[in-house]
Amino acid sequence: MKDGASVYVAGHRGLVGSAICRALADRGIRSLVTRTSVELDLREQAAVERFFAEQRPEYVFLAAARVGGIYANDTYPADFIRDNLQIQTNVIDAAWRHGARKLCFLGSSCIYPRMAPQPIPEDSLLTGPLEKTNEWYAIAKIAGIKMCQAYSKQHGFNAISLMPTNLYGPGDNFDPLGSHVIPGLIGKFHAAKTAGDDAVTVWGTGTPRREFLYVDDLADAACHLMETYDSPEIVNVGVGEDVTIAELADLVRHVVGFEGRLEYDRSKPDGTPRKLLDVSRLKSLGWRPRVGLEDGLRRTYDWYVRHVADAAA
Ligand code: GFB
Repeated sequence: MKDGASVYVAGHRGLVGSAICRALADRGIRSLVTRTSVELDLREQAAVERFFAEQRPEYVFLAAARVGGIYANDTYPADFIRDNLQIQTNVIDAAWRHGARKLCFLGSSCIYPRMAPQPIPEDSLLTGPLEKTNEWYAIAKIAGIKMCQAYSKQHGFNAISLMPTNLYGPGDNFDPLGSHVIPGLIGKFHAAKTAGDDAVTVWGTGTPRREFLYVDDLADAACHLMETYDSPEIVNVGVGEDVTIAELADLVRHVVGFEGRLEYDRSKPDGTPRKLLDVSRLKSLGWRPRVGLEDGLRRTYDWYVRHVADAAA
């Protein structure tokens, strides 16, 4: 990707899309094409067709999706499977049809079987039953991978598929119910500190393990692989280590500066017990993460205070 090449970032306002825009700007790529979901509803095939016929972007980062944490996935399965299938089907087909040079599809670590070997290698895909709380999102993302691979096989379309682990960072969704665990806990600890509460509720038992990748690291990996990787085989993108939710909660409490107690609400689901990615393929492709968990949490909390908490005050 050189400056001047037209690069379309689908979902540019979201956690991943906004980080990809920052990473592209850092690489001196200013010819970005973006549309808000009001300007272009990617679920509408005719609208997507018109957009691609008009813009004919050379590179496409498909970071637009309906995403959410365990509660949102478990509560709105129809929305998750419908919107994600529509968005990705429309964008992948139109990108190929209108001559895009390359497309980068963003999947998720939840595509793997609930009890996959840990760390999870890419060839675990479709070898066992999925995690029940997010199987609909997972099936949609698996369909996206298969669509990229089918267009590669039938049409020679250069579409790569990245499987990021749990992501967090600036621009995340901090809604208490719809969010993932890190923004969910940051919001709860900040509110409790501000209100002088003596306890914060953490969902589940605290025993599941999760791997967390700072979103600007993901964006850097996506740009690196867009420039260097040309295979339809999926690539895990992670840090190669994980923590328990209890350890994470303690770290977030420390970063936010909350001094009260943690309480666990076992009525909320734990989800999959572990989903640590095997990142040896990613390492062999010459990429390493740079931002550690505590540093990433501090950057995210700083962003939250400046852009969310103060704005709400
Ligand atoms: O991040 P999270 O919502 O999604 O939950 P998953 C991770 C773990 O944190 C679960 C616990 O065990 C939650 O019960 N948890 C504790 C909390 N407190 C909280 C809280 O306040 N908010 C939230 N959200 N969780 C998602 C999939 O699974 O992973 C998505 O549902 C996607 O489809 C994403 O794949 C990457 O990691 O369990």
